[in-house]
Amino acid sequence: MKKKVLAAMLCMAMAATLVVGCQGGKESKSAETGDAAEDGGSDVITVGFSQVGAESDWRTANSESMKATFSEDNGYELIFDDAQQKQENQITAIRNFIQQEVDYIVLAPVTETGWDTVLQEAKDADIPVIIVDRMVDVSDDSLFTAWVGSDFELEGQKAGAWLNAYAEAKGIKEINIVDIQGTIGASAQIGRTKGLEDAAKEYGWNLLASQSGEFTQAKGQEVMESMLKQYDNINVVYCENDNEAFGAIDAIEAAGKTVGPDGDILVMSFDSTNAGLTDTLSGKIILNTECNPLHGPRVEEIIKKLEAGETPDKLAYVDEDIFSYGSDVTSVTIDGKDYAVTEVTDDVISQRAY
Ligand code: GYE
Repeated sequence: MKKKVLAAMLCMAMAATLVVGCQGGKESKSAETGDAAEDGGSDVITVGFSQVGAESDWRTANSESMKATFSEDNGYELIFDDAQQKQENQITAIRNFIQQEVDYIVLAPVTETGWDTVLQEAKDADIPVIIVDRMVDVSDDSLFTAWVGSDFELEGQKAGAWLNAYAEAKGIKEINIVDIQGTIGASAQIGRTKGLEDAAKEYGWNLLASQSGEFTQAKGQEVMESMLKQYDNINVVYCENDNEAFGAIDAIEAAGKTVGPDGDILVMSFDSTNAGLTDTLSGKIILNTECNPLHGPRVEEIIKKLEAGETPDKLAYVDEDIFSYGSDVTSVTIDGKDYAVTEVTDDVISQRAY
């Protein structure tokens, strides 16, 4: 885009003295103009993607979806930056993208706040910013062009409504629940935690403790270990992603307790990755609320609209399922809308690539 304009201007400027091919993309060569002429006329779209990190299976699937979509074969140059769960790394990456004059910046923000300055810099450089997965909380919505991701609070509400219905179906009188939260300040944490807190209030559950497990298996295990030492009456653990659930299950079993429908503790989770659903089939995870990571094609659709001069939706929510062990609860209702609950089977798992 901008590079093409620059190349065209250079071609015009040189036309008087030089014969330069301005249409042939990579074939166009000029010792004088280097990069710009090389890129001139080519339709390659440069995308700088600042990814949160590699903290979970969900994240890996998300990175793969982005890489597969924004491939050279599909006409893109993807500059992928892994921020290792640190916002300062994301800010540095965005500044680098601006310097490299990418055509689009795609940001999967680690937390919601703290983006105003750097997104203003991108706006000043006329580079559209697409937010993916978690949300940004900015004072001026024009600092980003579009967002695509999940309704994390709805995910939490689904999980809460399911637990209430399951407890009724099973005659569980008292819920003593702990929350292993995601990265504090991430939309996925904020929404899922809120869904649980509201349900606990509404249904009179004892929410014994809430602590972040950073969306990782290692931290999930560590947090569960310490919660088990502190409380001997936990009968439900609400893990805000699959990897935390894997860690929590290890901690529970290491403490000599059991998980599952007939065990000491029910484990709830989010994401519904292949490994997560496998644990749901066995009942180790009793409920797995889906969160879809395959955003590559969705971001591409936004870019295609922008390339065509169209205006994409500012906010786009992804539809998501609810997966349970067994079929004690077949649907939940939130704000008057019914959501089906799917019992996990081998078939469901075999369809899950990530
Ligand atoms: O649930 C978790 C990942 O933001 C939706 O981040 C994403 C969350 C996902 O680490 O596994």
